[in-house]
Amino acid sequence: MTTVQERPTGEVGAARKRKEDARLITGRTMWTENVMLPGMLHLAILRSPMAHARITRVDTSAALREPGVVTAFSGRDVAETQGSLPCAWPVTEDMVHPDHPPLAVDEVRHAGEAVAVVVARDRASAVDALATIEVDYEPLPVVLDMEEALAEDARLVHADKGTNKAYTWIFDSGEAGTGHGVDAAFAGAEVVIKRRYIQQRLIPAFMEPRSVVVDPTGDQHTIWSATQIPHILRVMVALVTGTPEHKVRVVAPDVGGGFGGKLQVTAEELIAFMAAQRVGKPVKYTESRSDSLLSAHHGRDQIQDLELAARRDGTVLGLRVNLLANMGAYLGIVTPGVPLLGAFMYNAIYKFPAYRFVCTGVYTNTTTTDAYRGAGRPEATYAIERLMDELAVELDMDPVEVRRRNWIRHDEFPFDTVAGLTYDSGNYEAATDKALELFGYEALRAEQASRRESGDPVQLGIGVSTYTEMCGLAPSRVLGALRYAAGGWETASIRVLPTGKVEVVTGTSPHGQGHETAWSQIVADRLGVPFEDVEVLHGDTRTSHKGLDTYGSRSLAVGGIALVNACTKVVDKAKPVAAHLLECDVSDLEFADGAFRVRGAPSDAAGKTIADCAFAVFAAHDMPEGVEPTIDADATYDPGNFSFPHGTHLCATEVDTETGRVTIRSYVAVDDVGRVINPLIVEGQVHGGVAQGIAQALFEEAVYDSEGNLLTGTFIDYTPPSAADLPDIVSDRTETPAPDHPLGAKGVGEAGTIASTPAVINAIVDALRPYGVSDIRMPATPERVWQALRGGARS
Ligand code: MCN
Repeated sequence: MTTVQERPTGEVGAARKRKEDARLITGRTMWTENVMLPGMLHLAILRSPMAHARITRVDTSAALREPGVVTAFSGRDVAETQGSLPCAWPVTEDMVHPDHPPLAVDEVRHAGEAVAVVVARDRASAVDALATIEVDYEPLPVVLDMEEALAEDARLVHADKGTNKAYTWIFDSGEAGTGHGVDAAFAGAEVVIKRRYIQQRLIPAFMEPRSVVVDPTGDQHTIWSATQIPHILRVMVALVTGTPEHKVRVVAPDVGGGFGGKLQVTAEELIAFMAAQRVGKPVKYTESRSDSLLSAHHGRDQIQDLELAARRDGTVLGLRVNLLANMGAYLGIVTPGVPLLGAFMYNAIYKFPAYRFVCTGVYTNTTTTDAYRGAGRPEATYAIERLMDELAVELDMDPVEVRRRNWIRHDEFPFDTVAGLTYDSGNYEAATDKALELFGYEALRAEQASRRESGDPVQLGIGVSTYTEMCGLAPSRVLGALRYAAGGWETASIRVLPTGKVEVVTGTSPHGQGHETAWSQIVADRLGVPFEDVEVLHGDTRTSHKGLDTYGSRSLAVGGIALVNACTKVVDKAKPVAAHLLECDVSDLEFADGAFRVRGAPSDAAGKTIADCAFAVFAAHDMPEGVEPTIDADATYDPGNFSFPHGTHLCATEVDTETGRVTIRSYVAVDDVGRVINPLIVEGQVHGGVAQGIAQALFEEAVYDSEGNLLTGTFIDYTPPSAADLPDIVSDRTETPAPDHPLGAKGVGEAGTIASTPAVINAIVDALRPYGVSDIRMPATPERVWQALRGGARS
């Protein structure tokens, strides 16, 4: 194969401003809510006010008499035909998997579950008519607490299943042959640290609420949806509804954020599909913020019981993890698999020789949980980074030093971990050294000591968090071994138009990550065409008919390589054309600085560009035998391994011991995401990710009352931070290229979130150590900090 662009143009690595931003920031774009179709009707959904109840009667007849109403129906009306929402990750053979009808039929199992719908000529009429629907509920006992749900005589979320346990999934390094047996490690330990950490429930509060429009009037049923997964949605709609797949088109127009929360096949999408079929007209549903907080899937919600065995010199000998993972009332598309993504990460950047992980998925009368930025990996990183700090305290050692004694050295890569992964590359020393320097670690420690000594009511705390993560979700083979139903490959197509302009069709589906810019940079570099001449098309199954979409920081690590491969094919196809135009032999040509030239010719010598070749084949005059009238190319890619970015984050907090108020004084993030395509995008991803990690540490929590009502159903109660609540983030990088990635790049989309939560909590606990505080429950609100100081909050 030709080596593409032996002298690249320098587009890759350039801090290009994002070409999509003008339309996204000004809102002058096609969000799903902006889709207007002739004769379009509006859908409103009646949701259960109870967390668990039998539905004994639903009467929609009054709604039908309301002005503007076209139809109204309940789950009972469509019980036989509506199907069940899919779960694509049955993690064990015997996983308990209840039916999940889009509209509840006989029973509701969480507050906010959809019960009935109204379709009307305008949204206000549809919403108003909901009030006329009569539903009789017979309350059933609720179970909200995971430990109570697993008790022998527990109230059941799904009575017919006889249990609230969804599954138990176990990894044991002794049995897997990836390390020693963990019991022997604990038997030989000099120190054992035992802790319970709570990962509170979070809500992926994307900026654009979920929205869907279904048009059943054309040859294909077209679904516009604010989704991260148009391709997966198409397959699932075909499978669930029985509609032939070629009759379903899914369009994800511009999507205003997802963070995993739009990695879902939603009840609302299927309800809108049913409604549109029923009325034979386009139907739109856009949720309110309160509906979104209540019924879009939630994230995290785990109880982590951990034991770490070590020697007194700081060497960790083994780790036991016992996890309870709240599934909510049903399973979403990857709900059971989320904790498994963490299972491979508890050993983090360390050379632990023995490891056992047991996870039990539990049903409760709460909104279904599923992916939320980092999915499983932030939880694992939090646990181990908190434990490493506890070990440091136990051994009276610096927390950075205890990490250093256990981490994989940069000359030890590739490294087979105790959890069964092969880390391809990394340099934890370099990232940590750089972070410590930028942070001014020694000076801050000195200041901390003097504040402690003087009894300053505002104490300084320093938190360190080192992390790696498995991202770039793929490889299909591994996902298959973990019983995930879909693959992990990705596709890209390049169409070189006759005038030399380029259309890229990608199977990734950006919803804020800037793929149009980054993909243009890659193509400009590889094909030697101007950045402005590249148009990136995505998110419409009619133009991009295959792909596996965007999540798990996979788009660059997988989709980016498919794109590079497609570029290589374009150059290969153009080469005989250029040879023909230059009247030389193919073997005499090289491609550099955007043109084919005879090997050894100076870079300003006349050559033939990709545009020249595209026009020549378009005209197709006098082309050699076998040359096609296009130099377009398609490529797919399925990697052999995950992508392993890493980094070190440091946080300094000032904690007012009289009021409990926490202020982040400084925050340093040094991330290693291999080679960077666009440093501005990467910095933005890190900033956004860190903001979400800080949000878990300090601000956000979904709270239910004892009857299963969501108390945090508005942004007054569920409190995502604003820019004013967040610190300036000093972000820098080290660069350890991914050896098997032609661009050397690793994923970045979740890194900031994974790293930051433990850095912040470690810093708060560090500030409060002299007061006997060794843990604080998240979010560390002033009230919680204040209670911890008074000895009341060690759980
Ligand atoms: N990038 C780069 N150089 C690298 C790595 C990445 O220039 N070495 C660029 C990529 O070209 C891409 C962006 O950074 O433009 C993110 O790339 P990647 O890490 O491949 O992540 P994905 O594009 O697959 O995005 C998914 C990831 C996830 S899993 C969540 S959750 C998340 C995130 O992206 N949700 C987001 N970032 C988000 N950003 C926004 N604005 N909105 C969301 O919903």
